[in-house]
Amino acid sequence: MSITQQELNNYQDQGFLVLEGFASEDECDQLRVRAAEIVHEFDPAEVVSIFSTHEQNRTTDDYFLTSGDKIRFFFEENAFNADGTLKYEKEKSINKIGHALHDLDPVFERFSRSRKVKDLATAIGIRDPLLLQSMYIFKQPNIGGEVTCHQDSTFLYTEPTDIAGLWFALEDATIENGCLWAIPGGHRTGLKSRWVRSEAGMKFEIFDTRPWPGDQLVPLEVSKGSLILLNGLLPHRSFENRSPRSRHAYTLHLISASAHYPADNWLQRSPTMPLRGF
Ligand SMILES: O=C(O)CCC(=O)C(=O)O
Repeated sequence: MSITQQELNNYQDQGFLVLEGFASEDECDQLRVRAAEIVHEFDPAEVVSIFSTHEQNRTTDDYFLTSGDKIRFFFEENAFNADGTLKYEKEKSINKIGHALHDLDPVFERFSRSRKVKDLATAIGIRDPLLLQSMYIFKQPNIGGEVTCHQDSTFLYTEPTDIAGLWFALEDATIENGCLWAIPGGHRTGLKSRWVRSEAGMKFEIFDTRPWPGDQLVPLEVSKGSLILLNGLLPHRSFENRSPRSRHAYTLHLISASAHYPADNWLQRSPTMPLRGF
């Protein structure tokens, strides 16, 4: 499946594109089953790290900052009781798995490097694409945390900023269970901030202090198997999931091998595991 000229025009104009039915039911289910197996094998006694977009500089730990070439587990902020024990079983407590599933797990690698994903990268004009990061996002029932409005290039900065985010719905995503929201055309307003490593820890370098025009956000409700393609500069977010239904998604971020990837980005690879293309 490749995209039409009209779809490409829409992507360039709006900064996002919804491709319904990009992944088959079967592909979605294979990824879901594999994620469940990976979580089953994970022992939460090893480490507890929380993913939160609130106070991100303070709440980010070393476990997160060294996860660019690993398969690691991050909990929902609201998964814990006051005494630090989990409110629910681990399968219902993990916010996401990141960030190198596409390189380290054969099932995720097969999907991520499939012909149709490669063709899509070519169709949207990413030259010599590299697969930078992958995440399996659970958006758990009842406790799924919000992701505040952001541009992916804030976290995965390149020069030039031509990165693409591929967000695959592995279940129906609705307003109720915390679908994505985006600001159509918002990718043209420039990069607002960068999240950089510094001697004092992580910090945001702010380029534009204006608040996001939240009233321009539109919900992107999609059915299982849909792909939402996101320009790295497109402002987007998701709200909490307070519904009894999960909202699983798999995401991949692609950059161009010819772009400069700075050493102060949070995500770094060890020299023994360089980024790879398709
Ligand atoms: O899946 C979500 O809820 C938000 C994901 C997102 O925006 C991101 O990871 O950049």
